[in-house]
Amino acid sequence: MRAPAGLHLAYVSGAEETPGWDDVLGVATFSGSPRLTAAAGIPVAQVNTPILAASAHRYEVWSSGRPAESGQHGRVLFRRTPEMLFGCIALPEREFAAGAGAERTSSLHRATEEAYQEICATLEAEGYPHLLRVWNYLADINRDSDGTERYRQFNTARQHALHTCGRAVAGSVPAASALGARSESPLVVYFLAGQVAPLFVENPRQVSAYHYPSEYGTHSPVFSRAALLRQSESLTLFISGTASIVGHQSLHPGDTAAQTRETLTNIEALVGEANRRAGDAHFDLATLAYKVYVRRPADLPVIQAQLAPAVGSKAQIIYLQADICRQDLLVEIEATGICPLAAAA
Ligand code: 3EB
Repeated sequence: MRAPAGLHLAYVSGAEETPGWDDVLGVATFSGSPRLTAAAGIPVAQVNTPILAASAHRYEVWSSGRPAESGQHGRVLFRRTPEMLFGCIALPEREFAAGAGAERTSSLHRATEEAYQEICATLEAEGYPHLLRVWNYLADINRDSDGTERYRQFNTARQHALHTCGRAVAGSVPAASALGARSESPLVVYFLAGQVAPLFVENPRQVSAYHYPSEYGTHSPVFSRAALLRQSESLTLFISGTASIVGHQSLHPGDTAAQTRETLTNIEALVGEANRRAGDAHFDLATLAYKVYVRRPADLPVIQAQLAPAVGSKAQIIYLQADICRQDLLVEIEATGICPLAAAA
């Protein structure tokens, strides 16, 4: 059965009836997801972050309510409707190991540049100019190599590639998440892009990530705190990976419960901003879908205990083990809300 027109997200268990795949745009699986027997041609981002036992949900499924069409551009696998394109790319870093001659960049840097260049080329070729939401997963995100933390190498390369492609590196930049995957995993990037520009939303409690001071790296992370997409049938709010950061500083080191509460306060602030900016939106914490990244699996009960009263029992939640891009952060939460609009008369 096909969903009504407009973008949809479901975190599904796999035990449900197999959906009709014709309107599915793309899927993300995680380590521990049962093998997916999706219809041929559906892009599947294979994210190497373990699903934590508490998760009833195993897959992330994006669908459109309209028949979608598959394609490939370079190494980007995509599927699209006239309004929206889902794409994914996975690049093993070993392919970017230094060849003959001294290279001044790391293999992660080169893989990141390649991924973003291929993404930009796909959007240009297929005619979906607006990058809305990007998910980035890289192995060993907190490890130093070539004299710098790998997350910082990633930030430098992402910014460089977007700039080279003629895209913004501050302001009109997509919502995003960037998390650690297991060692030896390829760089995996998946994304949604559209024909129409979204509204980019910043958090009044936080410095914009693209304006972080240089103590967090020579090149700031290029992402907006949230993006709000208006389609004829619905509004979609993409909330970026959000953590216990106020201003630009990490708060509550070592205190997972307090970090979770601070993160939820940040998400609430973004929901408030989105509702204020959109006018006709009424997003609230109880109707968002959440992806919760947990650094230490043993912290899961503490995080759940903070989340449950704030989001209620109906919210879709998936819990994954992942390293977070600052050593002192123990939890990060991304969220997506879809708010139907009254049908135009
Ligand atoms: C933060 O607020 C936490 O580099 O794309 C969150 C979301 C974070 C996206 C990214 C990083 C990214 O800075 C980390």
